[in-house]
Amino acid sequence: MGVEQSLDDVRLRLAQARAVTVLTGSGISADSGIPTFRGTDGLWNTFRAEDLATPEAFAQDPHLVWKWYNWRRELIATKHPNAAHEALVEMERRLESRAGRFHLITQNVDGLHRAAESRHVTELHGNIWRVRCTRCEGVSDNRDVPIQIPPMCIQCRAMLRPHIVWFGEALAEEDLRTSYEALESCEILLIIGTSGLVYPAASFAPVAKAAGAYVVELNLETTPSTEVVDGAFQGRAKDLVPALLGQR
Ligand code: BV8
Ligand code: ZN
Repeated sequence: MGVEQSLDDVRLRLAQARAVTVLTGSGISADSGIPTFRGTDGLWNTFRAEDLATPEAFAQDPHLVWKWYNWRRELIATKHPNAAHEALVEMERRLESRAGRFHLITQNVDGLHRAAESRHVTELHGNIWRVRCTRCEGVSDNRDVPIQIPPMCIQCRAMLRPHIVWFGEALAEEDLRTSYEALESCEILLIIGTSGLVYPAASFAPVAKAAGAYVVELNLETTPSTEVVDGAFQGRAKDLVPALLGQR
């Protein structure tokens, strides 16, 4: 990690930056009451990712996988963006007001960045409020809570699946292209609330660093990235992100 930085040093850098990219993980939604994947209250603790978030699991038992997603939809439906999501909307507004560039890449499928009205967002792992037909591949919004299990396609009557990237599935080409473009052209990369274990998102910090970005990690705990970033701050996103705008 670079020379000891204060959060205020980062705030000043941000205030002058012309291009900022942000990568978020489930830690940014923890303060909205949505359990993270691997923390003590982790979602995966009660469910094994291998059992549920894979195409094999869905092929073997679509009802079980849909019951899990329905449980998460019911949980997320009552949650709202927190001060960290809102601070990122304000950061985007400030960059744009000075003709700068801002791009938000999220691993989260909860839709809270869109709900907070972030505009330049790439949902790398999909969105829990969108479904995709297993036959005609049509993608549509579906906010039914609870959702009919299994939901069927109105076009071709085949079963619908969550429009989410499961383990072992490729990410959308367009999302990867947009993400690498944002990582390779930013002055600052902020990494917020991710354990940095899931690829390809886990490789984004070195990609940005190699392209000359100043990389800052905001996370409750240290992660494998903590040693390689330029600045690392431990704390809750709802406190740290607004502080980067001088809002605390
Ligand atoms: C692919 C959808 C190839 C499900 C998700 C071995 C080595 C390297 C790679 C692999 C490997 N074995 C397998 C792989 C590939 C695999 C992978 O990376 N596995 C890992 C586990 C090793 N990756 C894939 O399969 C990807 N696809 O590689 O395709 C390919 C190419 C061509 C053709 C075919 C295939 C697909 C990855 C996407 C998987 N889908 N989600 C669903 O969500 O329903 S990933 C899942 O984990 C979630 O989406 C989540 O977003 C993501 C990352 O988790 P985090 O967001 O980081 O959450 P976590 O709980 O881990 O951490 C939260 C952090 O927040 C913690 O550090 C905590 O301290 C902090 N925190 C908590 N509270 C707060 C806080 N911070 C701040 N404030 C707080 N209040
Ligand atoms: Zn269909």
